[in-house]
Amino acid sequence: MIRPILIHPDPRLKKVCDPVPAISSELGKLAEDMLETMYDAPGIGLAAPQIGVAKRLIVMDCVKEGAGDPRPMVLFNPEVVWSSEDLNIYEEGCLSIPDQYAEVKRPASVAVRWTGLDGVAQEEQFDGIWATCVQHEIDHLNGKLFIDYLGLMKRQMITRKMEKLKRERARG
Ligand code: K2U
Ligand code: ZN
Repeated sequence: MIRPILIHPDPRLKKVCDPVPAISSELGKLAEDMLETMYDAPGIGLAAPQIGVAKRLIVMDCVKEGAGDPRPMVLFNPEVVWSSEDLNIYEEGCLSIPDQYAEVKRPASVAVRWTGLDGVAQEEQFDGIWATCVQHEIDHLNGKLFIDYLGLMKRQMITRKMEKLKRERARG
């Protein structure tokens, strides 16, 4: 089912999430809900803390719509084990910080190790938008948002905009 996505500022988005000890059927259902929520947003990635679950689980599908078969990915306990010297700049957004975009510099390629839904350990190198997305999602598991890479003024301006948005949404 589609879950509500937490909006910054929210303490649950700043938490360092707990590792997933073992893959269970309820974690499989959570991953399914996260993929459904991500596609509905729409987005190309989503981390469990964004729906209020402080566990180290992310989902991704960075295949452009209509550009090929979707590639939904579920990554438990993902960790970057190598990152390139080369950097990429990408104008990032975040489903927890709606309609705010800013340039973020990150390694252009990363190798990531994780456990899949089948409980099998995997390792893959990501490039391009996949590399940006997987780093953005793993940051979420460590309570880090893309605005944390911006200067204080820009970060404060975006935070104030989100506080206003939340007040307006609360008024319904
Ligand atoms: O984690 C999230 O909030 C989903 C992010 C993932 C993402 C952010 C920046 C760059 C790559 C991935 C996005 O909101 S998904 C929406 C999106 C789609 C395409 C390009 C940028 C952002
Ligand atoms: Zn995000």
